[in-house]
Amino acid sequence: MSADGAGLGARLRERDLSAAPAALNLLESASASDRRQATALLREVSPAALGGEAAGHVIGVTGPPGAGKSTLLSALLKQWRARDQSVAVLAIDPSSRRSGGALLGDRARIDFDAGDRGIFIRSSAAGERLGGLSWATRAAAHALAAAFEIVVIETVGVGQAETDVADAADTVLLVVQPGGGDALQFLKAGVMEIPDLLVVSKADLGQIAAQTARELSAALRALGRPSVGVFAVSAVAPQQGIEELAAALAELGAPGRVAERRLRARRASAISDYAHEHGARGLRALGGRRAAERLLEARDPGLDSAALLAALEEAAGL
Ligand SMILES: Nc1nc2c(ncn2[C@@H]2O[C@H](COP(=O)(O)OP(=O)(O)OP(=O)(O)O)[C@@H](O)[C@H]2O)c(=O)[nH]1
Ligand SMILES: [Mg+2]
Repeated sequence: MSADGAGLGARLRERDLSAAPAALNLLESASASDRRQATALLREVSPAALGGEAAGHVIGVTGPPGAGKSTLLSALLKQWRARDQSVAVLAIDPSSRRSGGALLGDRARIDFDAGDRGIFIRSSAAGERLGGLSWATRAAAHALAAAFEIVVIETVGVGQAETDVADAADTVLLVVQPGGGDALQFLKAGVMEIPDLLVVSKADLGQIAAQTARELSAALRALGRPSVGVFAVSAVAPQQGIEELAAALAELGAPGRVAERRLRARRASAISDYAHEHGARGLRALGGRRAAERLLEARDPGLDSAALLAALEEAAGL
């Protein structure tokens, strides 16, 4: 028998954190009846049901294998819990694949107090692409944001993972190791457009982290993104830069900024679904992409991307 999707969604909406494990099981299930219940769950945590955006700040933490993402998250978790903020972490585990980076023995797990009810952590296997996000992860992040104050998605990768996580998260934090290698790779992959914050990890290893941070700041200025914060951080004792990073994240989690970003993401996703479905001809029927954007801007901001897609199709007479 399937779990009661609507019931689980309602519990999340009422910020019952103990509903998280069953909600995740349901969203990750492939059976047809579970998929129906998953849809019911998501309806209960939609902006329409919530009367606005889910309050949680969805933070994507990404970067190459071994960059220090999990260790950084362990340190951030302590900061957040010290402020009594509830945190859910969805860690996409690529260990079943050859990621060509950190030795498996060298990877740290996220360190947390298993008895702490304000923390929920779930690891899922990576999908087809390294770092690519599955439907279940996107849906889970969205649903958990109704209940938890902070929702983190940890993914590994260079390239596609960043774009994927940028679609699902309100804020993207990119972690790179000190030294030129990682940073250069990101510049080459053209993903410097994506992060809202950049962290150079392992600052305790010496001046090279500060040097890398300066180089990255210069690269971001050259790209016309001077407002992206760059932090040199040590997540192991003696910790360095963690409080400053947590403060910068809190600023990016301001409800106004998050709502604006989600609204833009839903509209962009509806237009790309529409273009995928109906091609250039479909876009012409609406008077072009810009006209499609204007059409969506005139709609109720609480509509989800499926409803926005339907609005585009209706306007085009499709
Ligand atoms: N010296 C030092 N080592 C660190 C720091 N952060 C992480 N490490 C080490 O770097 C290695 C990789 O750290 P992880 O946190 O597992 O890195 P990750 O990015 O989560 O790795 P994957 O999940 O495998 O991609 C581990 O041996 C950590 O102990 C740091 O601030 N200073
Ligand atoms: Mg990790």
